[in-house]
Amino acid sequence: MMYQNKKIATVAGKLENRLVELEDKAAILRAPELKSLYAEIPTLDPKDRASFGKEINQLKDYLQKQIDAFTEKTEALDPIDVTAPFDINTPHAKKPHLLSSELGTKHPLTQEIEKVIDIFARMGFDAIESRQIDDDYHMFESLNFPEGHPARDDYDTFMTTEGLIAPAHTSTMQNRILKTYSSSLEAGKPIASIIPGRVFRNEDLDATHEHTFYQLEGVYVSENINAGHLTATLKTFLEEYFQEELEVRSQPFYFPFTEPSFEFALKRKGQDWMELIGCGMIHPEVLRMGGIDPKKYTGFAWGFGIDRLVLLKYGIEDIRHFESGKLDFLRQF
Ligand code: FA5
Repeated sequence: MMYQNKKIATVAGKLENRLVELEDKAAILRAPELKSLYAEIPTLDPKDRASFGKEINQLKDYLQKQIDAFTEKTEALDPIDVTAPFDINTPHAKKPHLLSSELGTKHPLTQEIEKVIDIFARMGFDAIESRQIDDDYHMFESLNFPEGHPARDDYDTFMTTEGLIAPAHTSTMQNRILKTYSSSLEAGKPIASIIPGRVFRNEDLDATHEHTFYQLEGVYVSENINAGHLTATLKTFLEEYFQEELEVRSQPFYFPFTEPSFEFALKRKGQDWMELIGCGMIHPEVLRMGGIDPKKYTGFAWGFGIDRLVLLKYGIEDIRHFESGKLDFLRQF
């Protein structure tokens, strides 16, 4: 648009630039520069007033047309689909800046859990993940801790107001495994399952105790199974995982869901003993609650701390590094 009057041409340039930035486009018609142009008319030489006024009107009409064109364009836009991915709603916007996947790695515990699952798979065990929220029946009842049993206090964990429980061990899955596979047992196939999972405890924290950590449960049931099979299974796994000779110490222990029960501690050269595994022969009552006849079948179960296993393997001095999010630590794996 060309204007004869220099002043009007300058104001027009300014307002056109401002219009681009303005969110409320119609506000341009209330611009003070436009008002002062109108206010100037009575001060002009009467012969110049008509052409000056005409040019201001041309500028106003031009601005109005720009506003109308913009409104039409926005109204014609497709509605925004709030469920669509980012670049569908805003195809011209800059994509979010994502770090290259080469800069990240799997968490060290995830890497080790995969190795552990592989070894047990080669030994004939299927893997099933445990639940991160469970109920009283699976946490206690089905494991032979009736209501009021004093050993419940050894598994001090967190509870929702609805009474659901953040499991303190992966043994919560034993009853589910027994029930699920009792029919294959009848068909002559042993139950052989491992259950990795995250567990939670109200714990005094130190270099070997976390409030949130991983366990790996194992359940094996068939005919004529004894504690020798349990020891052989754990020994085979540990030798394969560490690829070296280890010192293993076992002592009698108490769990309501195994009878007899044991605790295994491990030692590598130059390191301290570390209590790693709780285990034993599955209690007849637990088998019965899982729909399995304890007169016909016997089995063993164990639960070890995956974090502790990995501490031992790499000589890590503090279990709390795993959940710390410290990149210096994580990048070593
Ligand atoms: C149990 O949790 C039993 N459910 C194990 C079991 C399973 C026994 C099946 C019999 C049959 P315990 O509380 O001892 O037992 O824990 C087992 C292992 O989890 C410990 O040996 C240790 O390796 C690990 N662990 C226990 N508490 C912590 C903790 N606070 N931080 C890290 N690891 C832990």
